Amino acid sequence: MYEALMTEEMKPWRDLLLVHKFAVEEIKTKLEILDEEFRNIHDYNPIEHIRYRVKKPNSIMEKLERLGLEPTIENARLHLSDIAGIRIICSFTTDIYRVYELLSLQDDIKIVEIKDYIETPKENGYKSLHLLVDIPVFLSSGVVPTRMEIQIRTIAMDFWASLEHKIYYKFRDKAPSKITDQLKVCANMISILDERMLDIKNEIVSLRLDGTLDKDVISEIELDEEEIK
Ligand code: 0O2
Repeated sequence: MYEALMTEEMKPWRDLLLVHKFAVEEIKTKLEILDEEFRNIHDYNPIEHIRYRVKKPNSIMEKLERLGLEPTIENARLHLSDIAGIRIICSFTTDIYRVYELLSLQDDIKIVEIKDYIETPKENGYKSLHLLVDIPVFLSSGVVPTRMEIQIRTIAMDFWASLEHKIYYKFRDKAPSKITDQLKVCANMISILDERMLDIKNEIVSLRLDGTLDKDVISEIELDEEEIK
């Protein structure tokens, strides 16, 4: 926990961030278990890697002010869904929905909102699957249902989004159209790349299923037979 939070008057903020940190750790553990179990059954990992963060008090306050709200803990609890955030990076678009399905089958995770920016990308070209979930955090004082944001995207989508994020913060909504236009072109290229990579993977699975390829050759990208039906 950050040093600035260690004073008595910051204790309520510390408590707020701590419960979100525990929520992130719970989801992260669940994802690691699902990923490993999936590998054990299907010899394949749907998750490439996971990143996570808990917002710091100053960025929580900034966001509340941006929303025209008093920067209080109460408002943070009531109005912010992304104090805790997890980003799950997958190799293929199909893995994104597979991870979503695995999460939605967990009894203690309540999915409260889904934004599918893959089905309907944002105007600037942004693609990702966003979920808002509630997860119970078990403290000595009782159970605290905690909301967090989960973003699921491919490696290519993540590459695009991190560059676009940097540009957005650099230009603060005033990026030259020369740059935003190029970003849109790149977003299309990235969608095509994701489709092509999926085609290649499915092609390899077909070759494996009809016995053309040796299992060992493709063990790293092997899928269950459902995948290509
Ligand atoms: P950061 O720094 O990544 O946390 P919200 O912004 O959450 O109040 P909204 O717009 O309804 O409300 O949420 P949405 O659409 O689910 O987007 C929330 C997060 O998704 C953003 O958080 C970004 O991380 C990511 N995101 C959404 N749109 C874009 C986009 O066009 N480009 C990029 N690169 N990322 C995007 P923050 O808080 O804006 O940023």
